[in-house]
Amino acid sequence: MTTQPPDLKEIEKEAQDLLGECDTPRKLEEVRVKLLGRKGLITGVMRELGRLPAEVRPAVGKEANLLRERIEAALAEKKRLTSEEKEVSEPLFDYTLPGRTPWLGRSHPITQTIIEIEDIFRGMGFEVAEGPHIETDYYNFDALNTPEDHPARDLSDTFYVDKGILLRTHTSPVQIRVMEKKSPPVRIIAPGLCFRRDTPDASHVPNFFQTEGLYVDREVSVTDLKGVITAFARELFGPKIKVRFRPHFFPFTEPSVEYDFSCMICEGSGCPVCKRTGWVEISGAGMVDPEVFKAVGYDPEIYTGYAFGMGVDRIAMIKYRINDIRLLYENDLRFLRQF
Ligand code: 2NM
Repeated sequence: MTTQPPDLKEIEKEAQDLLGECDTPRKLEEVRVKLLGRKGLITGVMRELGRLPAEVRPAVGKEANLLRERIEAALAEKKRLTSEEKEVSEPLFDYTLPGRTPWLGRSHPITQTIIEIEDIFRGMGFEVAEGPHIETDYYNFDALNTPEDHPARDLSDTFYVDKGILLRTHTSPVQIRVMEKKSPPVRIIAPGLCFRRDTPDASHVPNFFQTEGLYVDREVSVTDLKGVITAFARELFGPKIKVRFRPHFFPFTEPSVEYDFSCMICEGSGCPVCKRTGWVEISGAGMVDPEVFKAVGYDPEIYTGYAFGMGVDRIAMIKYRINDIRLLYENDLRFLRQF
């Protein structure tokens, strides 16, 4: 039985059509099987060769071999063009290399703490107020009923820029400035940087952060003060925290207290942070002195108010378990990246 010689032109065209369609390594492999696989088009042609009449066999065989070579070359070229093969032929990209981690910035732990404090007080109806770091001695001391001979005013405790000009030692001047501008009710907190001439040690730096709060209205009482401080403590450190108030003296409040939070590190049993007392001093508070109201033009017969301070650094140190305040001001990224 003799066979018609295969139409190699027709087969080549079919092969080219098939190749033209493949654009992925996967399709390419399918086409390769269709052409060169065991049951493939070209393989079929080669198999048929044996059945051809002897006179045409060498010529057709030669053409068929050339066709196969062309198709193999075309497949190889296609393979190079589809992605995987392309990457192998170009400089190798090693997917196992560690990636280049982008430098993600973040807020400083003090900033994070201030944001948290602000959120809690905003939730209780307070607004956030700010003021200048460089103040006059009027706003920093006089308006706050602090006498001329008070030790805090001493050159050894306060940074003076010029005569009567200083770096604020607390954020109380912000409260004075707000009261000068607005009539009660006033409900604000004033977070920000303060400056005192302290020699640095584990618990002191010459610049530190404070947040002060002020609420002035008719019939504001000590109970309101205690309630707000306690609600704040619970919001910040959880419902188990205890707050205690101890009598104290400030020129700008009467009566005045210092207040402590139960130590959240040892939960009251005693550790180095609370110096084994179970309590951590946060700051002071009190009912705004009538003299302060007079200085800003509020009538102390009509209005009462409470004010409080808190050390932001100290709260951040408890929150993040930092045992040396200086760490917060060294800007060492190895330290800061932990928070
Ligand atoms: C404190 C403690 C007690 C305070 C008083 C005032 C103002 F302006 F209303 F008089 N602002 N902040 C105050 C009172 C601050 O920090 C330890």
